Amino acid sequence: MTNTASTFGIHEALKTLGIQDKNPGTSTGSQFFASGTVISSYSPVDGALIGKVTGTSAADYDQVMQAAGKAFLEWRQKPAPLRGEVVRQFGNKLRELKEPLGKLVSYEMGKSYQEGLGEVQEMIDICDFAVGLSRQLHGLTMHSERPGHRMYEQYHPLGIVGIISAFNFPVAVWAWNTALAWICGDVCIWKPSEKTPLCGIACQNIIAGVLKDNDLPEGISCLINGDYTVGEMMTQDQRIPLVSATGSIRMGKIVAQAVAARLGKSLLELGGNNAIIVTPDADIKMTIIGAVFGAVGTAGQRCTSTRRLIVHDSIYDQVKEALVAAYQQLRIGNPLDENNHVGPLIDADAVANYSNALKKVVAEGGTILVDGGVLKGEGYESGCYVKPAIAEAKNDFEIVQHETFAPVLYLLKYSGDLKNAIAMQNGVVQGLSSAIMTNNLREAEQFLSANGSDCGIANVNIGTSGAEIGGAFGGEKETGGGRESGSDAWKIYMRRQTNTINYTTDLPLAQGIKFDL
Ligand code: UN1
Repeated sequence: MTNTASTFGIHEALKTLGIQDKNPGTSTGSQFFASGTVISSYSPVDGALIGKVTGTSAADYDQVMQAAGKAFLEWRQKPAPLRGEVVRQFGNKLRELKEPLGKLVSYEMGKSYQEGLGEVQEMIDICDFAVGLSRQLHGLTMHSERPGHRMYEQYHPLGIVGIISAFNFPVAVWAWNTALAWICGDVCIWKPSEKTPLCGIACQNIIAGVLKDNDLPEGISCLINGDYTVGEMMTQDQRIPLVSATGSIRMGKIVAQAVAARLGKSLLELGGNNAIIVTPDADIKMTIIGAVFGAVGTAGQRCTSTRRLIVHDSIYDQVKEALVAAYQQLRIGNPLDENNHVGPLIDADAVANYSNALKKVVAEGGTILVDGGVLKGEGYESGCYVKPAIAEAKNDFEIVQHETFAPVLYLLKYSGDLKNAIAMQNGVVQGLSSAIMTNNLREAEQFLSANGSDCGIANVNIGTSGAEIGGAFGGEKETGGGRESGSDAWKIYMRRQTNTINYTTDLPLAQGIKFDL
């Protein structure tokens, strides 16, 4: 392995996490096996091969499904607080392993080490949340219209939950789903992105240890690996009542149709085209911090990344100048080196999409304000490092309407009333995250009203990214409508049952119907 790996302690991290050069990629709890095609994982940080994972064959998949089905019969009978105790132990293991896991996330995905640690922290947070929730899976009770009757609803475990996750949050999004699904009494089968398979192996090793320590059955946590064909095994499988998928709108449409065709449930968290509206009453300093972090953090590869800045014409030049100055300060390089702000994109395809976006915005009549480009030379050998760019554009440009997973920010101008900015903000097919920067209460409330942002997340004086796990996470329109992590997102992982009990010796019918025998 290269110097980067030794300098930043990657070997030790891999060893601690039980990652080998060649990893069997299919697992039912603690048993790993391998018979599919091999996936090589290269680091976008330095281009080095980190390790290999064997994908999942159809026969492996069946073995996994059987183990999961069997585990569910046992797991669903455990009291929810006991399931919470297992998740508590998992959270504690993550606390112990936060540094090596954060490092692996950074090295395999390319986000900064700080963000890698932050991602593991999101896992820990959702575990804590799930532990508390394991004693609060409340249903409602209602008053029956019939005398001597009691009516209530209860939530039962759903079954096997399929999780398809993306490369950009290679560990946290799995944890958002799985921590909730487990306390709800479900078992999970996870297909991580084929771009970050070692993060999947590391997580599976951690939970497998916890399950083993508690003498729990194989199959509560299962791992499968491979490309979309492996994902299809889950979307088409009648035995999986819920498929939770995070990724592109294109992928989500395919998943949703396949799952709906068999009347299964899907939970979709797809693309965003997130904007910050900057009004004449905005605090410019806060705006710049929020916009720059939103646009260049994780090299623009968050679903919540800021793609569009919609600025009022009265302060447009001031914001533009401050933004350009801030972009001059950005240090691009090895994300494991904490002095850098921006790491690499995930791979060569992502770099090509970035370059095409910059060409396209110019072809459509936009103006490049901060120059982009692919970096070459020492430290940039992987070919995945690009310069964060800003283009002045129009909201209706085709490229502006499209989510490019890269650090490209479009600067847009609005005039007159805030409603014009809100119309621009809402004038895209995606509906994940949105923000307004203003000190004006009327503007803030207008943005949050029914006439305001149409997104699943709407922030005031905060950027578009960096949501906490306590809120429900997801968005509307082509973002897919799903909600993960906090609030009452747990309900999708359970089935609801309405129960009515008659404790009299009569059998009165509802709606006043008489049926005398
Ligand atoms: C994603 O990009 O899929 O709100 C998730 C955020 C993070 C999660 C992003 N907490 O930016």
